[in-house]
Amino acid sequence: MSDRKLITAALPYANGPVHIGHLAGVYVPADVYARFQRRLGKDVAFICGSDEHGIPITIRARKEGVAPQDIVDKYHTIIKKSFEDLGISFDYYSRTTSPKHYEVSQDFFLNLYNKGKFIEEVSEQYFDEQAGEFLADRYIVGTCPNCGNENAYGDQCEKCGSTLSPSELINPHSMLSGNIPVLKPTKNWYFPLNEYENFLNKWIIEGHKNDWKTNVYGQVKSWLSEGLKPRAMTRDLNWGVPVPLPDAEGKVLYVWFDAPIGYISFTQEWAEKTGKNWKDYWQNENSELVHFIGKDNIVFHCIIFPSMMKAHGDYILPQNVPAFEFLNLENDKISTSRNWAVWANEYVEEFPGQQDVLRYALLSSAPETKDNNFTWKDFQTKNNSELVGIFGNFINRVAVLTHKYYDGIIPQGNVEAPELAEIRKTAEEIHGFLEKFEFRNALSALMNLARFGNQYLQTEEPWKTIKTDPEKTAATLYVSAQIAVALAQLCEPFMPFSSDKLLKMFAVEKADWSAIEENSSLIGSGHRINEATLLFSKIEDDVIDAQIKKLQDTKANNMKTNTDAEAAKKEITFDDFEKIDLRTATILEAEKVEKADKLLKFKVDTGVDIRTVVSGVAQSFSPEELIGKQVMILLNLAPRKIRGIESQGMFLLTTKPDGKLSFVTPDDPVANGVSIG
Ligand code: B3M
Ligand code: ZN
Repeated sequence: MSDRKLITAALPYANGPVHIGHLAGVYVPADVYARFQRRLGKDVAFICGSDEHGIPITIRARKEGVAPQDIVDKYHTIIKKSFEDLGISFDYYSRTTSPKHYEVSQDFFLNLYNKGKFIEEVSEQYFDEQAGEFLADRYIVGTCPNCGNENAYGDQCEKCGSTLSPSELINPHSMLSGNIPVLKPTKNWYFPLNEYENFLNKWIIEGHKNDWKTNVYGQVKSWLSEGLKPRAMTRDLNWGVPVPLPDAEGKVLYVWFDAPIGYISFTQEWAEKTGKNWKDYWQNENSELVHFIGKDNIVFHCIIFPSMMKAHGDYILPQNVPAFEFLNLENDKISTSRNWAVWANEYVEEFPGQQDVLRYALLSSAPETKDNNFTWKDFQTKNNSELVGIFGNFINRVAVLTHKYYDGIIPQGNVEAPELAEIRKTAEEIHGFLEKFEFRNALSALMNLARFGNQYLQTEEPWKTIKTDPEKTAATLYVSAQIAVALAQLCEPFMPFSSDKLLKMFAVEKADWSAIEENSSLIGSGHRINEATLLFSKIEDDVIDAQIKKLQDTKANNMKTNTDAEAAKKEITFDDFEKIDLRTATILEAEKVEKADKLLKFKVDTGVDIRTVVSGVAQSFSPEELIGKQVMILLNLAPRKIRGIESQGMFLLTTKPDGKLSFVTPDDPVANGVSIG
């Protein structure tokens, strides 16, 4: 057994805040594990940071009309704070835009390059001539050959779910300019994963059949049985770590090449700051590396990154990669783009001081072996029935009775009492479960000790024996105090905030795990405890209802927003825009057009003149309701004859979710003829 643990948690993309899916599937379990290993006395490095490269970032930046750096600055700050607020005890949390990371990932690349580990290959890639950029698959839109969706991406159709390549799209065009991209040859560096199949088979398929989780093992096996192919480790993009070669201008490292190296570069940053030697963790057989990730990252952490490490040669391989499945929210897939999530930063604000409740709820429904579901009702029950009703209740009774009968001083009792074995057993059980990454079982074992404590009090009834057999009461409260302090100690990896409060309440220090496994006298007779503080409080229905309502509103909003929005039109110049004469105007008269059930004929005051306009709004409005309405009009559109009537302009209209039209109008009334722009 090694005495060093290098624990990593997947680097979250800095393109949005983290949500409960991330927390349940990666960060909370990783934190429990790291805290537990520290309690075992291991020399732990728990490392993470924001993943700030990759297409998700540039897409978000484009959407918000800002630079990628602005996006990552914003979300890195939010994510980092959420982790701190929720007690995720990283030893170091950095970001992949740090200078050290550039240096380390470029060195890594050069190391492989100099050893001849890459294949150089020229391939044809889509290029946007107007934007002067090669296009990532995500940046090419076109019609899906499978379902006809006109807004399918070059890598995937989100409507029918099929995986695509840009060349399969019908009518492909660039998201940058709207132009049709052309194929252009470009050189990139490929890593021949196929050459690592033997190594992977031996190391994982033969070597980790019994100790890796079946979901992880199974995925690796299926990848390997299909055969691996060389994968490009550089991309023609302008956001990322530059490829450190003279003939690689405009190229960056593939985000999945640089991101996992982040684990190494962040460890180096941490070591520099703390005076440690990073090599003790990464290049020493006495160190054990464990990667916590979500299931969609398995191939990168079990196949690609280990093969890169193998090619490099100086690094240890992970001892385990406990990947989690996904957490759903109220029976629906969590989605950042649909805003279907409980966001960590919002939770912290809306439930101040209740971080442990979320940690507890997420751990008890952690998606360990299959996808799992989070519901607010369930969250409420876990808090009210388990944390308040069982855990908090037991501790509170012990503290209150100790103050009531013994002035807050632990009475005399039997250090050999048989009930104390339950404490040792619980500590060992949690230990065993956590070493196997069975977080839910570990948490149940903890709660079972609280249940045991409650039953013990119920059976012994110290509030009755105090009158008949005070010695027995003392013995009961002595044992109960041991159990309460054991809970305070053992809950720390899971609920660190509550553990802190409890240790203060009982005025004891954090103990080594092994001390609890061996010796159940955790608080001595004669020890004075502090006043009882409230640990957990009941969460009322209105609080839960408000959260459910928030989600319902999101759902309603999503229905309203048109997910099939047309792709952006071709870019125009400012001069083009200047040609358009948009003005405010007021409708003076409105009437139906004979034999045309869609059309209305208007007289409008445009500020410049009085005009006739024919518009197809009859199915959305009655003529009367529009008289006097202020509208916006395109004044210099060439006149058109509609049903024999000359229409001398066009109104600005949009479509509501129910299909009815709606006029675009100024916020406040303005004079007619005021131009818009
Ligand atoms: N940035 C997160 C994801 O795929 C990705 C993990 C990188 S770990 C090196 O959701
Ligand atoms: Zn499709």
